[in-house]
Amino acid sequence: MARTQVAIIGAGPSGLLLSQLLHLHGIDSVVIERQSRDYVEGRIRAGVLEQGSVDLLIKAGVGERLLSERLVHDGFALGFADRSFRIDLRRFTGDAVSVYGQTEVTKDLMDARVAGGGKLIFEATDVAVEGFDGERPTVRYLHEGRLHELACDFIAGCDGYHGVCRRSVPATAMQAFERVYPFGWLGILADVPPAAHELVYSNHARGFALCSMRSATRSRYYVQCALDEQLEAWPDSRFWDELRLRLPAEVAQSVVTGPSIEKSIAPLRSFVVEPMRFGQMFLVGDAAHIVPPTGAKGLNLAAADVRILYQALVERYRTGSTGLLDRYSERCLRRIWKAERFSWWFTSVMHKFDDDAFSHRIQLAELDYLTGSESAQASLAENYVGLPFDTPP
Ligand code: RFL
Ligand code: PHB
Repeated sequence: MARTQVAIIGAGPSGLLLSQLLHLHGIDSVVIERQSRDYVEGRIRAGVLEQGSVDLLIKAGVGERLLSERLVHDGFALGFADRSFRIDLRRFTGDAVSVYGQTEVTKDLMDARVAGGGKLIFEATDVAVEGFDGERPTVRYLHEGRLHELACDFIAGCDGYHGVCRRSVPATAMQAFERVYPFGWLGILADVPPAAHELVYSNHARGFALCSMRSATRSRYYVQCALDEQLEAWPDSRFWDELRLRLPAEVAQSVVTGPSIEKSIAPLRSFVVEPMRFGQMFLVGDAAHIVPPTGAKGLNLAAADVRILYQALVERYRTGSTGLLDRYSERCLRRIWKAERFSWWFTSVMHKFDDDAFSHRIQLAELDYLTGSESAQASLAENYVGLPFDTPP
């Protein structure tokens, strides 16, 4: 039977980053992924990185292209009642966020793992995690028509919300907390210059809209849509019209339209599972928690879990101590719940919930209050740039 120290399920940002950091600390891992490399590298997802995530990527040796190509954003705008109000991240926190696509993060990590001789297995099927309650966990999977068995010390469940790791834990051993929102986001990517030089989050009676970007020549836009919306009902022309209707006039005027190069619908959900450790198996990133994308926290939370887990594994292999591993769940969850709270709050304030005129007035009052209160702006800015990490004793 093949053997490794850490078996990592999933080659998304969590799995690749963990594998890379462990490698730099002399710890061996194998990454087992269900999809092909092209599929994983082609997925369009997050666009905003907290400085803590940037620092970790630099530590992982993949900072070079990130630092040269990222767009540093010192603020973002809130659109509502046909006005646009800037939240000055730099002024309130001394910090900023980086716009750099998850697609690029994934590519950089993948290239680094391949260059470092990393063991990555793509298109593995029937992946099963076993024995994580005892000292000898194993992973079984089918690859190129053959059954493989991998023995390991630890399993890292980096396999996302629909993955196999969380589903392999008996329901009685964990508690799940969930909120499903009654709408989704319809997103498009287009090679047109962004409407504004910073992100614009817009609350509108027709529903939420977001102007984001990937570079000075590539824009990413979203509009809130019904959960049962079909992509075929949204030709590009309808999307551009709807987007402009939902933005403050000055932003709408600056929208440059063009053919979409990607279009997709994502449902919105808040989800947390407790604990995040089950014997020798650790859940990481979307496998353990989901946030609605409004706060741009998903990828950043995944990186934060990896940060805590790799340090704990390094301590365990260097000294034999399991002190940090034992505190993994507790340390991750404390910060995760705050990001869940922020993402839920920002989603609640910015989206249209049924046709309730009272709720919309309350949202507008909250946004108006925000524009008049520096402490409310500071609180929003503090959460958006990313809350501090605790330091282990
Ligand atoms: P991933 O990226 O889902 O990767 C999991 C990997 O596991 C594989 N897998 C399996 N492999 C083997 N066996 C199995 N049985 C498997 N089952 C699944 C999958 O194929 C996949 O390769 O999870 P990870 O690594 O934890 O990363 C999480 C992030 O991808 C996610 O949180 C973000 O994309 C969320 N997100 C955003 N996060 C931000 O920080 N900032 C943003 O601006 C932001 N915008 C977004 C987002 C997510 C969105 N969608 C599509 C949900 C915008 C959108 C629209
Ligand atoms: C994105 O660019 O995809 C993006 C940016 C900010 C968000 C969510 C998504 O809050």
